[in-house]
This record gives sequence, structure tokens and C-alpha cells, in this order.
Amino acid sequence: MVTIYGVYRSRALRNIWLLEEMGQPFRHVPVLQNFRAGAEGTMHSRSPEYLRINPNGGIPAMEDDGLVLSESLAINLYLARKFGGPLAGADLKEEGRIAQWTLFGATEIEPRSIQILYNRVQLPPDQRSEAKVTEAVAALRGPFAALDAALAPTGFLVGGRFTVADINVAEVVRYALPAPEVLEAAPGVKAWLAACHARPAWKKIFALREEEPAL
Ligand SMILES: N[C@@H](CCC(=O)N[C@@H](CS)C(=O)NCC(=O)O)C(=O)O
Repeated sequence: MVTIYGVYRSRALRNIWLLEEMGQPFRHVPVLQNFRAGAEGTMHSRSPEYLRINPNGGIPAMEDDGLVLSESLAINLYLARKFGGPLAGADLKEEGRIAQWTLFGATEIEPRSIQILYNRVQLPPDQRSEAKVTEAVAALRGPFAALDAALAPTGFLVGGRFTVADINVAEVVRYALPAPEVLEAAPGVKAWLAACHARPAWKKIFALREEEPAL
């Protein structure tokens, strides 16, 4: 059985979302970020036992049949390929598109959207920078316009249906929500994200996430 290491309030949520959507049972080991270590007395990203699993020390990690993977988005590509079904690419061309949008999310969106999350929500108030938010909002305009155009024909990123590409990109777009002006400028992205978050699997895992202590 697949094991996912990482609390719901981490990038492990991406993997948990996909597994829920695919109806795949999995083992969940709630590893904490190291800066939260000690709060709940559970394993954290710098615990020796976790570093034996993932020497990079980041969460999430996944174990499956002797394979250990890190990088949340790569884990999702692996899981989609392994379990197949409508969330996975139906052929090589769709797999190419899924990889394209996943890397677009990782390179064009996440480095900016995470600055919005850090500087509007997660950092202690005296460490936040509105200048970084402004910079991120400006840098996201182009990528969000590209996403908006890609979503226009069908409302999905690949194959006219909900796939792992939508999960991988929705999870990095979500970090921009604390700056609503970015989404107001891209109404197709806003509607698509709302549709992603209306899915039963998302509602289920987000409720479980809310039960965890906040960061
Ligand atoms: N690119 C990596 C990022 C992993 C990452 O930075 N995870 C955070 C939690 S969401 C983490 O482990 N933070 C605590 C630490 O680095 O010790 C991925 O997508 O898996």
C-alpha cells in the first residue's frame, strides 16, 4: 500500500487529494514541518527517522513497494500513472500536457503564489512584506492570463476532464487566494478553482486539514 508522509497542512495535501479522488486507500504518516516540531510530539522533517526515509528533509515523501519519492508534484505524476483511470493521461500526448501544466505550476506559479501566502498569512506579522506581495501579484498576471486562456475551451487543463494536472495546478494557485485581485483579473481561473474546491474529495480532505492545529 502507498504511504504518504506529511501532515494535511503541507504539500502532502496534493497527494492526499489525488489518492482520495482515485479512491485509493493509503497509509498516512503525519510528519510535521520542522519549525513546528515538538508542538504535537510527532515525527518532523528533521527527525532522524524521517531523514532515513527522505534525506532531503522536505515533506511530503511517498513510499510504495520499495520506491521512495519526494517532490509532491512528481509523486502525483507517479500515482496517476500507477493507478490510471480518468485522472491520469489517456495516452502519451495527454501525459505530455499533464507534465507541461505541472511544471508550469511549479516554475511559473508556485514561487510567486507562495510569497503571497507567506507575506499575507503565514509569517509572523512583523516579518511580512507587502512589497513582496505586490511583486508576486504583478509577476502572476502573465501566468494567470495563460491559464485563463487554456481553461476557456473546456474548463479543464487536459483532455476536457478533471485530471491530475488540475490538482497539481490548483494547489499552487490556491496559495494566491490571500491576494484576491490576482483571481479577479482571471475569472476563468477563479471559476475553475471554485469548481475544484467544490469536489467531494477536496471537501473531505480540507475538513480533515482544518482539524489539524494551524501553522
Ligand atoms: N518542492 C517540494 C517542497 C517541499 C517543502 O518545502 N515542504 C515543506 C512543507 S509544505 C517542508 O518540508 N517544510 C519544512 C522543512 O523544510 O523542514 C515539494 O513540492 O514537495
